[in-house]
Amino acid sequence: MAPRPLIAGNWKMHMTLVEGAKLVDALGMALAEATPKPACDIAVCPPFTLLAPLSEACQKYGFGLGGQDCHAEAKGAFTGDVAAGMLADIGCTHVIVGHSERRSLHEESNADVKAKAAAALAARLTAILCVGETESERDSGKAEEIVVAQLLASLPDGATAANMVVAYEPVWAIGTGRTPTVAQVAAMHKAIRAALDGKVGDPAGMRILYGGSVKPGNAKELLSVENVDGALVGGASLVSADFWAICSTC
Ligand code: G2H
Repeated sequence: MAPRPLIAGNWKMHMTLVEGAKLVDALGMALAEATPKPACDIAVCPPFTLLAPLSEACQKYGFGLGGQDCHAEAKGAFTGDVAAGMLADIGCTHVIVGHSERRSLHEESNADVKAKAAAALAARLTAILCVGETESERDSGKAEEIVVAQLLASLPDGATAANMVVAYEPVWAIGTGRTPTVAQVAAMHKAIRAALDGKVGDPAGMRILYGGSVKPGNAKELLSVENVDGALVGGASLVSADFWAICSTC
């Protein structure tokens, strides 16, 4: 049986406290009024400043709450950083690691991402481990090979379907409005699923999300692709009606 989908909103560096609280409440109301309820889990990943204030509302509505990054160490002299255990301490359930914006803008290597994912698991958070190819890597005809290598080099020990989610996000599709074809998504997710075999616990049950310009207009098609077990949504997660419309396709 395919895993229950997860729709996670990555707010990136957006939202004030008032805006974020409004958005979570709007989603909570939509969920309460929906019949039938969407057949998916829902999570939001706000900036660090909003995690603690939104924790209670997310718990009340049954939404997962995720950080957008964590440090690999449990504590120490790391000015500006936040440990995975600190996220868990304020009610987070998830943390994104290895997002392409972290990999490119903060020069995070696969080894860095692996260490952060391991820290997330140690803190009993679900790691949302992001991988994806650049446009030139796609053009090289070796996108699957490249993404699988990135995934295997970023995979922490002890990953299982219960504590990790993979998010495939082609770098060239992030915030650009461009998306891969259904055939490209299907081939990549199939390659990722195959690569997980023997490397993680319950590989068939591990959720593999698609991310990159997911919108209400393309969500149904993308989410119906085999081995696509949800979505990591950026821009469209900032508007409650759009994010809800994506959740409602499940
Ligand atoms: C990819 C995605 C969210 P967007 O970064 O992780 O963002 O949906 O804006 O392309």
